[in-house]
Amino acid sequence: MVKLSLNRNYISKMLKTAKTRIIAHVDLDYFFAQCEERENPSYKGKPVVVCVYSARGGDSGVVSTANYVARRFGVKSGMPIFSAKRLLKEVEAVFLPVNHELYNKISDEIMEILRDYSGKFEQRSIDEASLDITERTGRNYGRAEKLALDMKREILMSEGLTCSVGVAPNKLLAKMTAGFNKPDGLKVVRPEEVKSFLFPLPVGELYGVGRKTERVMLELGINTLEDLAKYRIEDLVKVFGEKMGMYFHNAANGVDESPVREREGFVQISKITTLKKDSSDLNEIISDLYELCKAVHERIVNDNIVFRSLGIMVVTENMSIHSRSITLDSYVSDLETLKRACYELLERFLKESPLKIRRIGVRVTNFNVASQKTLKDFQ
Ligand code: DCP
Ligand code: CA
Ligand code: CA
Repeated sequence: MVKLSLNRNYISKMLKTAKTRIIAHVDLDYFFAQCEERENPSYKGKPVVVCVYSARGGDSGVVSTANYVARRFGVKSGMPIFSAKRLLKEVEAVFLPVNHELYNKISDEIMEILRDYSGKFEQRSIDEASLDITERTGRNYGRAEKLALDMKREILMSEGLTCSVGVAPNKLLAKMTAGFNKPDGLKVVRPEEVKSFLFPLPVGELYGVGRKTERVMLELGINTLEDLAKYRIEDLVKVFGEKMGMYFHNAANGVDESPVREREGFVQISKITTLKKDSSDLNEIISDLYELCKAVHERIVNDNIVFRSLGIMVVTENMSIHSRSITLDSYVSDLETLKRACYELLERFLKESPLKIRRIGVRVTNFNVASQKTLKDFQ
């Protein structure tokens, strides 16, 4: 296997097979700060800095992320809060503590939307996902570009957030491509464009090349990805070890065979849908809600699990998002309990909210395995 990889024919063969896949990578823009902007539209246009305040109090701590207005002043993730304050002292800026509950909730909802775009879906982090859209697009890059636009539009319409999407023949290239046109970007790199896209980039742009590695590469005279792609692989392996040496060689040549794979261990099962028309009539919404309960229940049965917490998510006509949930006294798995609880949550929500509902979702969390037999199967 290793010997084969050393062979240049292998690279061109891999590039040819790479043509057969189309991967989309979605990365939400300035995620934590954008969530805050959405909750407080008055922040828009101002520099927004989300901070991890340390226990020492005052302004000690670091910047988690900042919106692009703040970035124009030089504010970056990881910098001390007092440095960010210094950079922004002449302007009216918003400094906020992290609100993980909000970001997790929005992330869950967006991942749920994206999941519907492909059966092969992999959440990569709180604000990133890879989707294998080969089948969905019939291997056609034109259709893939349209599908990426649909994803962007749906996330914006339902969640009020912008993201950047990269479409390319593999996971690594799609991720790099997504980062290329931020924010609110969309970039497509077709198989025949891989080299012209990659080769001029500085080595530091390659995923996995940190500051230290970059310094070593520059000392070796490797400045661009083209230099890296053409560097003798045996020498790369000598310097960086077999695993990383091989990775750098393949990556710089645009080769990455890793499949899009659903992460193991699920934290929730959920399903969300858009109503045919905005409504605040329980009788109109209930059939959609029951359909969602049925779909979620099917997964519960399939996975042979029981759950203790359940809830509904609601997107109202003004795009604001609400969730209502309950935790039961014991584990259950039956459809009737799920339906009844969701019905009650929705009924209560409609009484509280004067706004019409645009999207509705059902989710269950807090799982356990259904039977001893299965428990053994899991061990
Ligand atoms: N994050 C953090 N500390 C860091 C980097 C990131 O707390 N050093 C958090 C805040 C980010 C989120 O993770 O909003 C996602 O990280 P990204 O690297 O994707 O950065 P952003 O989404 O903020 O910005 P971009 O528009 O560049 O993707
Ligand atoms: Ca991001
Ligand atoms: Ca990210």
